[in-house]
Amino acid sequence: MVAASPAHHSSGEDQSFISVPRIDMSLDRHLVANRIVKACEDYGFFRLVNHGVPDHIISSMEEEVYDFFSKPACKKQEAGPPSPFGYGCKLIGLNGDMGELEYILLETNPMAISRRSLVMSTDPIKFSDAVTGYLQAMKDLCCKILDHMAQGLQLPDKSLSCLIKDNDNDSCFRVNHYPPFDGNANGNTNNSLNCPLVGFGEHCDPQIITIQRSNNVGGLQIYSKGNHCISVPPHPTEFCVFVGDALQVLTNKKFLSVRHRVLANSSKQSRISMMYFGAPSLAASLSSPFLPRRYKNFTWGEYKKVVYYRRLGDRRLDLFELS
Ligand code: GA4
Repeated sequence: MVAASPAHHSSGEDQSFISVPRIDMSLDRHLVANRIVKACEDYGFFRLVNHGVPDHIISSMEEEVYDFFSKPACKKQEAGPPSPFGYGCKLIGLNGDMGELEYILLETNPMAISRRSLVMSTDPIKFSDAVTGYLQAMKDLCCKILDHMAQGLQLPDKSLSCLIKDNDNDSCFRVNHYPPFDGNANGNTNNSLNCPLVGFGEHCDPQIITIQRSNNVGGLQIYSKGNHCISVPPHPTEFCVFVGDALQVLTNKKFLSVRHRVLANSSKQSRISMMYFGAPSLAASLSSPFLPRRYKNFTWGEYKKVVYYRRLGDRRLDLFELS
């Protein structure tokens, strides 16, 4: 279906040998803060180890996810369409973007989760407990990462994490399932890594940061500042952290949001990834304390409206730049 060449990076060869920063969160606080800032400046991306999220929180969440995706298609459709939350298959967003995946998009509010769990699982309490537990762990980790960033950027303590702690925060959660590649997608037997099949097309995440984990199956690629395509090796216990557009604005371009995509034909196993998108409240201003300002004044709600009316791969922030 989406036998695609990279949208904006047709010349960007795969530099798989470049290793992306890997940060050990158990080290000295000052060191971690500086390493996070350096990684965000250089790549807008890093991998996190010793993050302190308990294994049982992750495994309970994964169990629910496997249960859900192994249901028959007609049962899964009952939890859709994802407008804006629920189950989706192949169609991404509202403007015709497609990918070789199925997914669920969920709100992070515990009340909303317990309501939605009624259509997601035959054991709704177990489902909502697993999701709520995982999302609380992600919110805590997100705030911890943002506190390190604030320290490394010499911003006031908690000045970034308070955006996520806000009761009206607009954070959301996504689980993607990329079915195993059988080498014969859509009858195209020529499909190989030379002709990548795009699972989720190239884009930047709009929010502040994204915290992602995947089962031990590859496919994620990020693009470096120099337009090099880097394959990120999968790892069962690490988290990947992505700088999103809102953080690019809040840091006045000290950090750039990272373009990334997922290939669907990189493995014969199915890939599951879970993404927590940390976002402020709709009313929060994204203005940066760093001067001179590179962006107009706007709120997360104003940005989000633009995001959802445009295509996945669009460079949406250009519209908000000051000339
Ligand atoms: C990318 C990041 C998140 O997955 C997401 C996506 C959203 C969607 O799937 O509905 C968008 C995409 C994402 C950015 C551009 C718009 C909106 C699909 C799309 C074409 C949930 C998000 O917040 O933005």
